[in-house]
Amino acid sequence: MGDTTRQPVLEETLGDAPTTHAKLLAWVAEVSELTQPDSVYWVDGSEEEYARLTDHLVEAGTLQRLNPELFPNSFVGSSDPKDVARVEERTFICSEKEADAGFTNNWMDPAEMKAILRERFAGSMRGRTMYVIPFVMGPLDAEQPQFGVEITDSAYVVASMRIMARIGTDVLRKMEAEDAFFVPALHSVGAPLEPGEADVAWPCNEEKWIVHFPEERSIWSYGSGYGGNALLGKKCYALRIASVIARDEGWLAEHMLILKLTSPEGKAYNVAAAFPSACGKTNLALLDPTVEGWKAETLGDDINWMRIGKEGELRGVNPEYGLFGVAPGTGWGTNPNAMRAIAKGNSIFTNVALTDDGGVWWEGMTEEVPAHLTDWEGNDWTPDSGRPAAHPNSRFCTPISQIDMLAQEYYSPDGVEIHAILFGGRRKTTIPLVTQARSWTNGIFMGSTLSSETTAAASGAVGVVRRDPMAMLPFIGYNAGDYLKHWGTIEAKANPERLPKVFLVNWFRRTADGGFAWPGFGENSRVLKWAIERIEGTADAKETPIGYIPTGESIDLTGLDMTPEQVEEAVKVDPAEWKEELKGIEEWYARFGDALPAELAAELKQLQARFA
Ligand code: GTP
Ligand code: SPV
Ligand code: MN
Repeated sequence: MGDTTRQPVLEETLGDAPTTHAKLLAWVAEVSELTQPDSVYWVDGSEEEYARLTDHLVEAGTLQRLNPELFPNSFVGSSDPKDVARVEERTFICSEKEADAGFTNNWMDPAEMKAILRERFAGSMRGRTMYVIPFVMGPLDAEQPQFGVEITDSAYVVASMRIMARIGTDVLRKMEAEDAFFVPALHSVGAPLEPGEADVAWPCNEEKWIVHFPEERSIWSYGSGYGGNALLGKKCYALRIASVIARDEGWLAEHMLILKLTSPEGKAYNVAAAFPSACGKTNLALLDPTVEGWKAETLGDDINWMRIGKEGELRGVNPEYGLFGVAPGTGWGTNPNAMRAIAKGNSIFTNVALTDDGGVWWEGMTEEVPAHLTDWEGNDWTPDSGRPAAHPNSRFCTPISQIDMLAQEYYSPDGVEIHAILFGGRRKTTIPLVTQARSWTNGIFMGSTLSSETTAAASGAVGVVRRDPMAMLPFIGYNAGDYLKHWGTIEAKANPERLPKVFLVNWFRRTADGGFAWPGFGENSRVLKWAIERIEGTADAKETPIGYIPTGESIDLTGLDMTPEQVEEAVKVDPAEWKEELKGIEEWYARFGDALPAELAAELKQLQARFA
């Protein structure tokens, strides 16, 4: 490790006045006055710059270069053990009025919050470089490009942002030409360096603040260098702030993958699916269909911006540029498409284990477990160490362009028509493998009552069932009741013939012996086939109180060692389980108070009546 007391002052790429965008210049000046960095650097997004940044991160001990024969141009780093996931309890929506944040969000008066944050940010970049990253979420040639600028004192964030979003000088030039609005996104790890003080590999602060000002459309993030806390284009902008913009402009910003499926007859369908964090979006987005004759192509794995198209169809765009995927469970057996994308290199891995030959490993990557590893915390590890080698929320960060099965339409600013929407959670009981909603409103009911066991993607207890409306609980940037109302307004704006059909899925149901009721992963293509055949009107279904479920014979089991009776078990609606579930839904809906849309209260009443 070299002298890490100072980050090298990277040369200015754009001279003294790097932009003609007056608002941006003023904001950069204001922030640098407040945070007192050693130097200010405008990120150009070039490959050469990326090489310098990663060299610097290697020298600082934040990253290690992987064996280029195994993973070319790739790096691995470990975070501080106290900075490994999103921190929902430290995430705030600071709307002017508390009611506009609603009961699902933490709230504080914006002026009060600004006072706290100014204190934290004062001098917070001392001894560090302040990086200015112009970025755009979605294609730069969109009709209305959604610009942002992240200011950060973390080179790791800059390198990761280059993978996850379109960044750099091209973006800045377009922003200037249009004198465009941009979301100011301020980030500091909150670890200033005194003169002569040595840096640590992963600077961060015990105290974390992930704060959104929805009216101002601004973001202030302090104290964490990790994932959704720090890569501000992702959850903070593309979901929390964008959901507010979407409410005001009549569209939807959702926590969804987008997958294109082509039937053996050559007909294409695009499916969007909302599953909570670490519940299978990336896996379904990179699906390797096991069902004969079907082709799958990826459009997105985490975020879907949906607007109403010219013909009243719902169109989805993935605003991201990379994958920030859960590593554990991603393997050659379960997700070979992700593995192939990762193997092309150009990736940053965080909190995974290191193999002795300079590669990476995590639980589930290969069937054979290596005899020796260096675990994510840098300790020696063997299979009988009794602890996981990779952190459960360890991640790979990889350019989306490296996915072989990426759909061409990914690059289109108009996106794709969405034909089906899936809501899904991680539930051991009660929720069938798949259920088709009776109507759009019934589909919103399913989404609004979605529930899932918590995962390692957020700090806190794992495995606790909680309601997670549209898989957006931690990401709705305003009042959750208003959010559900907004979903309701889509029906009137859309062409009724073109409204997506809605389904509820659960890949995680267990049988009495504790095993999974459904094999999942590539086999999920069989469920998607059924859903599409329902749209086409050719698949059989059975009506139940909660919606339409497949008959045992209607799921294509060709080549799968499973019987129609086992399918019936996986889709069964058990009245005793639903009696409990209805109680949970009732309690959940009660929390919305007056903000609950009347048509959803009516949906619950009807469901209760059907079970009575
Ligand atoms: P975020 O990036 O946090 O939003 O997560 P995600 O929704 O993209 O989840 P991901 O696809 O990364 O999957 C998370 C975990 O669920 C991994 O450990 C997977 O192996 C597991 N998983 C995904 N799909 C299935 C499935 O169909 N069946 C089972 N049993 N497990 C699955
Ligand atoms: C999630 O938690 O939903 C993620 C990971 O996709 S993070 O970027 O940390 O939000
Ligand atoms: Mn996610």
